[in-house]
Amino acid sequence: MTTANVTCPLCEACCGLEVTFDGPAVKGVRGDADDVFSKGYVCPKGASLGALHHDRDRLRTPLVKREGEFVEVGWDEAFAEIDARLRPILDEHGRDAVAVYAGNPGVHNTALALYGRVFYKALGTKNFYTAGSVDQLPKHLSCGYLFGDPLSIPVPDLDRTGHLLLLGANPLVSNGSLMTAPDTRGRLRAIQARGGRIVVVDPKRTRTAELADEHHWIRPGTDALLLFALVNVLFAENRVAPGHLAEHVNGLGEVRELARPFTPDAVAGHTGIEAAEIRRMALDLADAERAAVYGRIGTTTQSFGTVASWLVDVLNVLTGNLDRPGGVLFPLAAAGQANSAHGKRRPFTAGRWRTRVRGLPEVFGEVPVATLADEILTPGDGRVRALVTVSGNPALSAPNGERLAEALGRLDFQLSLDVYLNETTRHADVILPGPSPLERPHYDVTFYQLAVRNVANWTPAALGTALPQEWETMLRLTAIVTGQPAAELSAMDDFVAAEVARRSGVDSALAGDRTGPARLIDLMLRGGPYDLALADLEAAPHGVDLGPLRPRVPGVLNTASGRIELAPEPITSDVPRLAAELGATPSPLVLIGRRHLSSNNSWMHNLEPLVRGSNTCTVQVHPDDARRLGLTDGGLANVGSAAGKIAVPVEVTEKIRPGVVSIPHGWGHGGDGTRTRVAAAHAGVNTNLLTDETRLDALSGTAVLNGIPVEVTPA
Ligand SMILES: Nc1nc2c(c(=O)[nH]1)N[C@H]1C(S)=C(S)[C@@H](COP(=O)(O)OP(=O)(O)OC[C@H]3O[C@@H](n4cnc5c(=O)[nH]c(N)nc54)[C@H](O)[C@@H]3O)O[C@H]1N2
Ligand SMILES: Nc1nc2c(c(=O)[nH]1)N[C@H]1C(S)=C(S)[C@@H](COP(=O)(O)OP(=O)(O)OC[C@H]3O[C@@H](n4cnc5c(=O)[nH]c(N)nc54)[C@H](O)[C@@H]3O)O[C@H]1N2
Ligand code: SF4
Ligand SMILES: [Mo]
Repeated sequence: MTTANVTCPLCEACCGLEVTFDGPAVKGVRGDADDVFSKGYVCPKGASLGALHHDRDRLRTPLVKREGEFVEVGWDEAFAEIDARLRPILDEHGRDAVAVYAGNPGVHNTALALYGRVFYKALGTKNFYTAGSVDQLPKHLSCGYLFGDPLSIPVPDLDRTGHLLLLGANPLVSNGSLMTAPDTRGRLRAIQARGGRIVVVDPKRTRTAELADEHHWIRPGTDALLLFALVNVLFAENRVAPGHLAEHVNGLGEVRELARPFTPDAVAGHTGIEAAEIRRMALDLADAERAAVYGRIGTTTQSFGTVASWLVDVLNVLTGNLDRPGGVLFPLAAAGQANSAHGKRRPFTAGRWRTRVRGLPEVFGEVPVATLADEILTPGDGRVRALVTVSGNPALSAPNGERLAEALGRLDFQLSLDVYLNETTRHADVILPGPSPLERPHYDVTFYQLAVRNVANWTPAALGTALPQEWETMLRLTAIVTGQPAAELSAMDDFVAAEVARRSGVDSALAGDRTGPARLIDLMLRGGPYDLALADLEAAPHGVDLGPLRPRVPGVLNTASGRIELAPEPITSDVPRLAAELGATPSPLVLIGRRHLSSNNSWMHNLEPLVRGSNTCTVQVHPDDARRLGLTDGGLANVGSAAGKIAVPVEVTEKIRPGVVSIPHGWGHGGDGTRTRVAAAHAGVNTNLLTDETRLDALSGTAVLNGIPVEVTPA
């Protein structure tokens, strides 16, 4: 028996795990009690790393579609096929004819995170889509304008705060997002143990709401109204106290004016939260010595996602909690911290290009996946003819899945880098698999930039593999799209390393004979703020603790003024649309999403330990609604929206607000041509057949996935 310490790459929490092997067989996975950050915590998904590694449906060879059937081929043949099919499209129709969709696991994958960008840059398409536009893009946009960098996202200082206001987040189940914090339950309990208070705003009584000291059952899609009313109260009661931030903030007066119409009385009816409660929430926030306001996916994937994301940080500024211990702070990661790059960067701006069909603006280098089907299906110059998916399953994760699936079927060529033959990759012409998480080295380049404590942990590959590493695959693809398919990989890798060294301000020779991600991480650590090199992390298998978050204002600010722009025009331009909501009549019944502890978006349902037990893909309905609509627990319901209709088992529960129903996303497996046998037996239905690709957060183009008007009838 041998053991290996690995950082779990499955979600943002970055837990340290201890994996036990008998030869190449995984015998057990448990939390690493000595991990400097997670201290032994593990969730059911992390515990399933062995099941994932051994899953017989996980792809281990490239697949090429010949006469409608996938056949296993060697790597050279697969690359030759890609070269033969992709290059003519690039030559004839240009770069924008090839779209990319990059999904969530790629952000958690060191090879894809570091070398994906090399390929995307070489491809140079404006049709670049990611899961961000069904997720956190509004936060990048609001932080981009507030602080000058879309990756300057302040995170709650969980371990020192005394008052935490959470909106649209359920970290006890999701394990935290845009807030890397292993064992959130333990950290939230500790807030209460030191006399602090947790306030949850959610249309559902989630596990997080159950733990909280206070829960407000908000009507979906109205967070921006609630947040503006909190701002309104702070001004009206003279409780605006930016403190140490005062000399670094522009736009306080404008925010005061903008907030005027949004009194607690004006928003109470819409939000479903009484005016007196709203006033008290604002005063509690102002009274707290150290408080943090945090909003997550319930606040971003909704009609006013960007305005809500902006107001979250407006509140943190107005109460003086931004950039102070116990409030919200900007992490400073050991490697690759985007907002501490050497030299002066250009301030953030969005809308540098627009999509062809719907004219939607670019944000953070990408355009909304809600319009990918339009770009494929609408004829004309600049039509998308080929698609590269990288660790993404848009057929299940993007709105109006039916139309997107139809569009995928119309492509001239689809290449997928993926580890399963699933709802998206079944449309591919070539699928290139990658190694399992136990067969590759890992360093979390992205999520340490969002961690509640500065830490660094390097994971060497626990097992060998016959598969190429995905960074090598990315370089092969880079060679193809730059028209030099026979290029030497090591020379390309040297080139990438030289560029990373230049950006890190160090000499690339310092990394010695390392190659691939290990070399890049070594160079990034050497150029980083902590006087570290990869060897230091190799000597510390349980991670290196770099201490609590520290204030970074004004140095972190990258706006043109060098100050926090509290009222940026590109965001405040959406306030009139929000004000118009005050006169609107809310829909009587709306759909929201939810997550389950043993599920991970769409792709871990093929693992027996995670799907055994009761069906979690149900529509949750309040008893009052069930009675009114004639629905019974365990019966089947038809749920219909402007986009489509699905039949789902009913779960009657008092834990959901009346007028709201909830269905989790990521289900709907087992269609023609897929090869996920366990998932097919636990298929569920795709809730994104109900979400509507025309409903977007106006500013960021992020799809509205919460607050969809629906009708529910017994089936
Ligand atoms: N209605 C609704 N829809 C939603 C959401 C919601 O709340 N409600 N949430 C949204 C959010 S937050 C997100 S992030 C998206 C996720 O959307 P996606 O990123 O599109 O989907 P995933 O389900 O994460 O699928 C990931 C894919 O990566 C593959 N994969 C896994 N590991 C690897 C690997 O190591 N290498 C490679 N190459 N591939 C790998 C899997 O097989 C799978 O095909 O879904 C969004 N969709
Ligand atoms: N177990 C598990 N963990 C995951 C994932 C998973 O699929 N499963 N996915 C990962 C990913 S990709 C992400 S992005 C994160 C997301 O992490 P979280 O944002 O914490 O995700 P959820 O658990 O979906 O919590 C969102 C909450 O918003 C509520 N909500 C819905 N609409 C509204 C609204 O209009 N207003 C308010 N205030 N609340 C609303 C929902 O009821 C739900 O409780 O989770 C990550 N972790
Ligand atoms: S919480 Fe996230 S990082 Fe931790 S074990 Fe679970 S999936 Fe892995
Ligand atoms: Mo996500």
